[in-house]
Amino acid sequence: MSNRRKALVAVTAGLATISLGLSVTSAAGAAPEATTLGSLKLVKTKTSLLGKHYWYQQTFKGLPVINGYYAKHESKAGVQIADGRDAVPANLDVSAKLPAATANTKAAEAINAKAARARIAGADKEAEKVPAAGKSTAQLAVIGGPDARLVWSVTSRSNEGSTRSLVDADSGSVVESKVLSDNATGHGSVFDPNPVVSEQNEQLTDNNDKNSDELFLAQKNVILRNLDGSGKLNGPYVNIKEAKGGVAQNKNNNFVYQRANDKFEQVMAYYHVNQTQEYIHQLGFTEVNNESQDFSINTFDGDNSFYDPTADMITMGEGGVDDAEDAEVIWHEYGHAIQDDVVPGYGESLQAGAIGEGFGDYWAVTMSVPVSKGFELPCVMDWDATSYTSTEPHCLRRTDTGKTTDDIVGQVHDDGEIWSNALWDIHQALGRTKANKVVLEGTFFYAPDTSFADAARVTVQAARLLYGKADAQKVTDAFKARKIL
Ligand SMILES: [Ca+2]
Ligand SMILES: [Ca+2]
Ligand SMILES: [Ca+2]
Ligand SMILES: [Ca+2]
Ligand SMILES: [Zn+2]
Repeated sequence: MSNRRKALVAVTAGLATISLGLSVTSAAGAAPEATTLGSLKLVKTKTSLLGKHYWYQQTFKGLPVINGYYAKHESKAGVQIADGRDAVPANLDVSAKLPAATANTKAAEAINAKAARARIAGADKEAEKVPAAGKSTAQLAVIGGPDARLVWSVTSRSNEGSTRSLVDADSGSVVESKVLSDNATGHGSVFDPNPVVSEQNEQLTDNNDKNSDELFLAQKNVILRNLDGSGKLNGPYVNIKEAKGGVAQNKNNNFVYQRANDKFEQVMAYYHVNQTQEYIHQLGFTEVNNESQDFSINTFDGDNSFYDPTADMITMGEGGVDDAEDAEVIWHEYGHAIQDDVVPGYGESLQAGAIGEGFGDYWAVTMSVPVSKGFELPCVMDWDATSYTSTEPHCLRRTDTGKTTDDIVGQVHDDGEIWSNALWDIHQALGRTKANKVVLEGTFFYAPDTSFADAARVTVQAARLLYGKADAQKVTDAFKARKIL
């Protein structure tokens, strides 16, 4: 916007009232046109150490004026005004000739053309990234100043980022298209899911976190998607909040490390949680822990990791094999975060706790399936377990123990094997996609203090409503085999 009057003026407290509907007339020109600064709408009040700050949106006939702002700062220093309003012709017509749907289409065309050009230009150098068009909303707005007009302000959100386009509400021409945020992609190196499985080698050892050729070969270069562009491992699904040795930072989003570097585990957590949340979205769920999950990496020296519901944080321990070197440990803990998000206060009974552990183990196993080439699928945490098991395959727990409710011992991890076995049988009976939709959908109906039987019943119900009687029967059979139903 040109012609913007930006003024920061100190006035005395007595003059704090804001003149509304102030009319001004342009001084030069043969036929002076009446303009107005419209009205102000309070949009935000903030308190700082020195005082209060009132932010107003400039409006014209009830519509926002694009980039038109007005702020009043009240402090011991008195009242300061920041005036960023644009004059609008008083007679500007605010009825749109162009329908909103057409504006959305025009905006999408302009964005996609720009995104395509950016992709070509940015093939291997730093160029502006332009997200492709996504879901859009259109709102009428006014542009002030010399090019004053009525526009549709179209916000378009895709998983690559969001864009705002201003489409002339008369002519349909796209006046401006601006990237509000782009989600960056980065590079990283990970184990997937862990070296024992990817190398199909039960002899690998931690050797106190030392680098080795064998373990280096087990690393795989990956693209890190959905990074927020801050140069940290932060995105819509994962936030590496704290870490031993500090959080990884690279302005080019380059996060390639070897396993002896503590930052390697941060990349593991980012990559594998982003993957799992993208998968959950593919299944159609938009509200299963759909948030930037906080992680604290290598900050606990015991051989344990945990999800803390009070802080909504997953802490990954570094005892033995660093826990975050095994994606199955990450996925297990993320399973707890999922249940706590879907069922507030989840885990209030022993059986609910066992379902929590069993679901975490199951989630680790089902997430491993696409990258495991069938190797020891029901074995949970194959790499982490090399530190504390001597029999092969090395598994912390399994999802195919054959345990039933006759084997209940009152310990959540042990009893969790009854539940995870049922889920694993459902996985084999229905296939991965259907099984995971059924299991996640069922979770929405859990009580915080659910029992095996109650949780099983709502899972069967989910199967019946999603896929019909025959599939529901397979789910029932899986629970019957565990003597849960
Ligand atoms: Ca390590
Ligand atoms: Ca370690
Ligand atoms: Ca460990
Ligand atoms: Ca495994
Ligand atoms: Zn657990």
